[in-house]
Formats: sequence, C-alpha cells, structure tokens
Amino acid sequence: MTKAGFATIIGRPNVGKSTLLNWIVGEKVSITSSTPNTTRSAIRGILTDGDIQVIFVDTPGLHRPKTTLGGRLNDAARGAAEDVDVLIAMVDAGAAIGPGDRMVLQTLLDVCRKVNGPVPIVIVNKVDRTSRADIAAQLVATVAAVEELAAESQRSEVAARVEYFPMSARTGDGVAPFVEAVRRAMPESHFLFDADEVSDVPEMFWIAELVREQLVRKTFEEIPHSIHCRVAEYEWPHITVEILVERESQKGMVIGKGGALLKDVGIAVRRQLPEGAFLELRVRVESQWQKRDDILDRLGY
Ligand SMILES: Nc1nc2c(ncn2[C@@H]2O[C@H](COP(=O)(O)OP(=O)(O)OP(=O)(O)O)[C@@H](O)[C@H]2O)c(=O)[nH]1
Ligand SMILES: [Mg+2]
Repeated sequence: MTKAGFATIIGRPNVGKSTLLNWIVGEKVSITSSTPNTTRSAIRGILTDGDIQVIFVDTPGLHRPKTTLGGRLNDAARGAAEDVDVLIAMVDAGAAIGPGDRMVLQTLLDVCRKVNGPVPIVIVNKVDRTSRADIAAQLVATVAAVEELAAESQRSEVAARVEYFPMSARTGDGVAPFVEAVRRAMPESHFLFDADEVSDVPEMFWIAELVREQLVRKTFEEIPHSIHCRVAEYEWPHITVEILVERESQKGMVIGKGGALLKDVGIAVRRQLPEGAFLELRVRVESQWQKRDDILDRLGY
C-alpha cells in the first residue's frame, strides 16, 4: 500500500520556507529573496520516493498585516495549515524568538491539538550562520517558548509531541532526518500526483513569479511589496508580462535609468525559460492595488 499526504510549512517572513521547499524537491518551485513577504500564495512541491509521496506546501510568511493584501496572505497561510498530515513551524536560528515566532508556534499548537490532527514539527533554520553553542541555545529557547505557550493555552499534550530539527535549508545540512520524519507520518493513501511531478504550479503563474522574483531582488523599500506580475499575452515564443506598481514614481524605479533595471530582469528571467523565449516586460500603474478588495479579487489573491 502506498502512502501520501500533505506537510505545510509556516513561519515568519524570510525564515527560509521557500528555500527549504526547493531543496527538498531538488528544483526551484517557489521564488525566494531576502525581502520579507516574497511568497504570496500556497505553493506545492511534491516529493515521491518509493511508495511514499509527500506534498510539501510552502506558505506566505505570517506577519502583522499593514494592507488588505497582507491580511489575505496570512489567510492563505492559515488556510494551508488546516487539514494536513504534518504541520511544520520554522524559526530562524539567528534571531531571538519574538512575538511573530510566538504567533507561529501558537498556530502550530492550536492546529495540532485536534484528535488525529497533524504531527507537529519545529525547524530551527539557517544553522550555517550560527555557532554550535548558539544553535543549542536557540533550540532551548524554542522549546521553552513552545512549552510556555502550551502551558498558557492547555496544549501541553501537543507540546510533548513536537519534534525539533535544526537545519540549513541553504546547504541541506540536517534536512534528511526531517524529511524522514515527515515521510513516516504519511497516512496510507493512493498517490495524489503522478510520481514524476515536482509541482502543480501552472506555467503562466510561474513565468510571472520568475519576473517578480527578479524585481523583488532588485528593488528596495516599499517597491517589492507594490509589485504584482501577470502574464498578459502568451503566444510561444512571445510572452508579455505586465508589471503592476502602485504609483507613477515607482514605475520609473522599476524601469531603471534608460530601462537598465528591466533589461537586467529580462536577462535573468530568460535564462530560466526554455530556449528561444521572447520576453516583453510592461509596467503599468494600478493605484493602491494592495489596499483594494476589488482589485485583489481580480488579481487572484
Ligand atoms: N544562511 C542561510 N540563509 C538562508 C537559509 N534558508 C534561507 N536563507 C535565505 O533567507 C532569505 C529568505 O529565504 P526564503 O526562502 O525566501 O524565506 P521565506 O520564509 O520563504 O520568506 P517569505 O516568502 O517572505 O515568507 C533568502 O535570502 C535565503 O537565501 C539558510 O538555511 N541559511
Ligand atoms: Mg517564501
């Protein structure tokens, strides 16, 4: 009998959730950057090995929202944490456990309290950047935070079941035992995806994501958050991606001096597309789109 199920990763923005998903499936299926709130939807990466299939789900970083979009990103993450077989909360080894992490750990305890609820796992990521002593201290601090939150919310039974894994999603150090624990938790089931599938991300969405990834990496301050990308026209090999920004001034920043920034973005994206692709990038102002429910509905958030 085969086994298959879902394992969702939640955490504050920027802790390394998407980097881990990509490492696990061995391919880039979720865009990453050092700017918080890079991921804007639940992204599935599929790992099939032998007779066990795990669908790992990457989520938008949980944060205190400042815009309507931010609230929707949190909702998407919380939604993806329901009805799964394993729930994984990730914290950063190099940053003190703060209110944001506590909120994430509380979500883990709450969702996993249900009878036959998900197996709770906590990851301490980015251990490549910290000393052994600091990793040990962070593990102790994380366990203490989980136990304190559990004591306050009558979740001690859940806290006792939590498994902890220090790792580096960047180097892959420590990832294997974690993946083994997730595989062990999969229930008996037929496979939910073909054994050779790594992701169910539609091609149009993926091309728009690759453009957004470059823009998020190459722009600063509020601009990464003001950008939305979508494929406006697709007739292979001609692809037009429309880049939405919120203000006229941002348009200039995204285009760059003499079009330099957009050109760089185009080069970096084309390298990741099949040979022969013609990519056209267009920038359009859609005022305050992050704050407007009607536009967010239309954009699919
Ligand atoms: N040194 C180090 N950096 C890492 C590690 N994992 C991720 N990073 C870096 O941390 C930054 C954020 O990584 P992401 O994977 O985009 O983080 P995320 O949790 O998906 O962030 P959001 O999508 O914004 O919620 C990137 O610059 C990564 O390269 C790690 O194990 N070690
Ligand atoms: Mg991400």
